[in-house]
Amino acid sequence: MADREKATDQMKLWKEGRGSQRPDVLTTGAGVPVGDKLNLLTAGPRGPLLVQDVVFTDEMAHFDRERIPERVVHAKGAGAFGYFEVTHDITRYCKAKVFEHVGKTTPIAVRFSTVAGESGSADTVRDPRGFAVKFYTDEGNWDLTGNNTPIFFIRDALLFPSFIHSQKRNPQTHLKDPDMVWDFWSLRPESLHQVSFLFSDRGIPDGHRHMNGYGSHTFKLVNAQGEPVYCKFHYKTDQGIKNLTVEEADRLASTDPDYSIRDLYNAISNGNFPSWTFYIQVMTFEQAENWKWNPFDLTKVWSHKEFPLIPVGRLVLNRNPVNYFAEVEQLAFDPSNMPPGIEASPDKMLQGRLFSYPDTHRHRLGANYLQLPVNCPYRTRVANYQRDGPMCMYDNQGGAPNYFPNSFSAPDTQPCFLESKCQVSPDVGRYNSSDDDNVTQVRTFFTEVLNEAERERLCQNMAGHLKGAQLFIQKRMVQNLMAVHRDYGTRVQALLDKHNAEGKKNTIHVYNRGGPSAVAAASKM
Ligand code: HDE
Repeated sequence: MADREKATDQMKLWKEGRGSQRPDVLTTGAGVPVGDKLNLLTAGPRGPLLVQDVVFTDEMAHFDRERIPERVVHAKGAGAFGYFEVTHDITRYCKAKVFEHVGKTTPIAVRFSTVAGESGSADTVRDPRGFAVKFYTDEGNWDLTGNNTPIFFIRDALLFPSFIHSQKRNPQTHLKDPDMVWDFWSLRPESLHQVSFLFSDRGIPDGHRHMNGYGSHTFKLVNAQGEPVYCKFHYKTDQGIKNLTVEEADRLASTDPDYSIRDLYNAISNGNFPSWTFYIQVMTFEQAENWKWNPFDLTKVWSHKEFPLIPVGRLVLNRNPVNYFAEVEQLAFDPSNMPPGIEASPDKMLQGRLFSYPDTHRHRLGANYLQLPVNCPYRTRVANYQRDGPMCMYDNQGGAPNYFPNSFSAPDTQPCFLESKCQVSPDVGRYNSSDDDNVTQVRTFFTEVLNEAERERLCQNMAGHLKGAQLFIQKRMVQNLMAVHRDYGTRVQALLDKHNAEGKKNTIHVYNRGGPSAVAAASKM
């Protein structure tokens, strides 16, 4: 048994780590020693059970409450801890203390995830991957809640619940439903860019270590002089991009559905610490005014030629969670956590997220979720006027005044932490953004980013799943692809014709389906 992997040997290693320590006395939740944990307290050997068996009621009542709601999206995931180190000075763009000087390190927590599956679903499905980073900075927590893609399916946050419903289970059959998936995507052509990315080789990363991360949205950076620029964040894997073939992903989905959790845990346990190089792209306000596209449109990338990557630092993961539930299930990311110097741009998707995350945490974890050790900004001191609520864990800020303003020296506001000013003057309205050039960048992706073999696999993968949708939906989707590039639409249609002629039943279970082997793709984005 010498060659067992670290994840499999966790119990043994834990025992060894405890050395010669004697076993502790078993207690109830209230710390009262327990004499017998194997037998109920009963009137006679055949029962009944006595209600005074508090050893039983203490155990069972807690068990009955063990589950909290899983995340409504990104339910399946893996987490790890480490640090961010500044390697290049960007103080001319940003005053955030996390970037204060070269060599500065800040502790981080990272959670990787799939999106649409439940918490027990397979890791190797075709799906975007979440790549969320929490920086415990000395000016409070900064959460960069990103994905492994620089773009997203929609550009208006109002569509998000419907989009997610279409990717999850059918309300009657409780099955994944290709009609729902492709109906939504084909009705919303702004999804073409991300859908093309998803059905390319990058749609099934080989574990979490071999993929890039992106803040995806446009953010604002502000320097010490109060001068703002727009920015995007990129974190590129130092392990190299690696993707799974469709066949390998399918095989792993049944033989090792927790493949990515295992891979990350073992790598870190073996001292093989994964890292990512952290970059920003910068766009001035003037460039933003004159850019050919809306710089706040999350379905578009900023060309690296026009807005080159500027190196900033690196992210390193060097510690596994000590307890999964406490440190990963309860880990709560929130894009609205931004320290001074990092601000939101007008991006409508980002703005929608600023509300959604803290809202879902209050439901999933409770009103005082920010007091949980993994979420609390432990490198600074929280000083506010929030008090009480369920599960208040610390001293509740003792006898300090709980109202503001007051005359008794409690925390006050500081103008140096004000957000940067920005002008907004347009009419309030519900602006339709569905047709804001949905094709040009997708065409570049199809014709210039992918090579011929990658294009072929993209078409195969897409047709292999789209064939599960009704014919009128297939037709609408192909029309959208035609608008991107004739070749794209024609190839997918030809593959669909073949599938449809074969008269196969519409039994599509996972996105992975279709296409020959995908191979490791070079990093091009
Ligand atoms: Fe999320 N998203 N999202 N999302 N998202 C959640 O928050 C939401 C979006 C992302 O490891 C939820 O705690 C809205 C883009 C990650 O814990 C929820 C919109 C990007 C994670 C939520 C988006 C993401 C989430 C579910 C559109 C990449 C997992 C549970 C306006 C830039 C974080 C939770 C973790 C999780 C809402 C779109 C990334 C419901 C409303 C775009 C990595 O709050």
